Amino acid sequence: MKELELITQARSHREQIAVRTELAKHTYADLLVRSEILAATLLDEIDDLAEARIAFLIPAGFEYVATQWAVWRAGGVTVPLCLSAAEPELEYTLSDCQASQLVVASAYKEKVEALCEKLSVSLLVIEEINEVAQKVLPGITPDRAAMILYTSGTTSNPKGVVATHANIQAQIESLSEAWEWSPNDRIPLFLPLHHIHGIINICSCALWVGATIEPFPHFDLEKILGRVRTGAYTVFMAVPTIYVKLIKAIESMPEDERSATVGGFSKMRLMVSGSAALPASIHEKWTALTGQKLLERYGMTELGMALSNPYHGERRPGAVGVALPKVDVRLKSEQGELITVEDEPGEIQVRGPAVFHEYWNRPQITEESFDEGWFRTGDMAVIESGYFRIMGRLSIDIIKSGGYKLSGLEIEAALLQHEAISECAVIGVPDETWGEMVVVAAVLEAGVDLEIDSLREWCRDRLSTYKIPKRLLVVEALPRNAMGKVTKMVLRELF
Ligand code: MCA
Ligand code: AMP
Repeated sequence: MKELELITQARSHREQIAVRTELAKHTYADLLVRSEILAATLLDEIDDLAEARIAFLIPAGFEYVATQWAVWRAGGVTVPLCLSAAEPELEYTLSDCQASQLVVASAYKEKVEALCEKLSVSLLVIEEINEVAQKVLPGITPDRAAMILYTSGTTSNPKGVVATHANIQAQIESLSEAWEWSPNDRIPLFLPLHHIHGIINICSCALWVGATIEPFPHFDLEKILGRVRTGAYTVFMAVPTIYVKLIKAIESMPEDERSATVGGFSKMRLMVSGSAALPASIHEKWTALTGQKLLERYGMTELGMALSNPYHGERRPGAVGVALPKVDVRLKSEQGELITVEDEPGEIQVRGPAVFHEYWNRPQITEESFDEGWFRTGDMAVIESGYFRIMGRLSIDIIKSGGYKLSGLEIEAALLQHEAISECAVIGVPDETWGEMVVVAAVLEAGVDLEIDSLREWCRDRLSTYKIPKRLLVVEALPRNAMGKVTKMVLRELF
């Protein structure tokens, strides 16, 4: 029976600390034991979950990792959910992936109880799972589905991206090699654990090599900086918004605190930025402040990481470097021609073992997303002096805010359910901190008034926090294009 490589690796560093929090230190041996108990519970009477989708709503920490490993060890597919998701979003995801079980931390039990009953999903509360009779766990081949992550984009509903164990292993091995992960590494984990950045780049890479993760339930600036000052970390990974927030925080510190903080950052062996474009000005400011040259890389839920500035060598502000190990990258022009020279823009297309298997239950969209076996990312780039530079996206319906990829169409669909809104267009407006900020332009029903605060309050039950518009622009009438669609170009001019 073949055991997952991740588990075999964990056995070789049993006594190392895998997860460290304020309250406890958990070894790899603890993870192996706990995930075995959880796997046996998930299996109950059966021998293999046979790719059943097991969703979970658990904050970053020991139990999150133990659950992830348990689902994999029992032969299931992990579907980690967004902790701030509103009920309609949870209902959509659980129904779309046809989850059979949902594992939650007790704090989330009340939020999902009725929903689970409605959808006939069995609900397990992690704190209530204790010793169970031992079970022989199934053998898992690498070609089996392992994880579904939901990603927003050019369709109004998010799509489930299915990655196999082989895809995940390729993503991890590529980064471990390129960024020289080692068992001595210690990394804080404050990014959400329903996206690749937190799951693969931080959590899985660290635990693959026997390093230590230090999870935080959310981005707790004070606590994280406190730990940075003690020299707790060797590696740090974040989205550009976080570097903007760190710069503001450091600049407003008294001198002694500032020098201790800068000292903590300057000693790290690697600091990475990604998920959205890092403005060259922030890159340069961070270097001036800490002496660290941020390593910017480019990735996508469907691929893991594809391009990266080098660990050794020039880390160029405004560029995302070259293809990572095990990843083939090409540029294709809008006319469908391969670009073989520098300074000519084209769509980034990617091929290799890390590229996802399919969009869950959407064979046609999966097929349309590939061009002769190369995944079409929808991102435009150009090669300049050997390095790729991202120029933007092909679709105007995608917004990147705080590192999250949001679908303007999905947010519009939710807002159209508001009784005061007759028509609307959601756009991303450039913002220094968030990259882009979600703004809605709306035509209101005749004689009705609407304020942004009450709209935001209304959104709370329907959208995750980061999708809620920050500004409302009430307009008399919206211009349309020939397809009858509101034209966003014209709206932008209203700002
Ligand atoms: C929160 N706020 C916002 C936004 N988010 N305002 C404008 N735009 C936003 N996007 C406001 C809230 O309304 C609130 O305002 C205040 O900020 C604090 O909210 P909170 O949620 O507590 O913010 P935070 O904890 O400081 O979060 C900022 C964050 C978070 C840490 C940058 O957005 C984050 O974790 N982003 C990373 C997402 C990520 O990992 N993406 C990777 C996916 P008020 O106080 O007025 O109520 S991409 C990926 O995985 C690919 C593969 C890749 O390449 O990496
Ligand atoms: P997601 O689908 O959430 O995985 O987000 C992937 C998208 O984030 C990519 O298609 C890019 O548009 C964007 N992205 C990721 N890294 C970078 C980067 N370094 N610079 C610019 N855009 C990026």
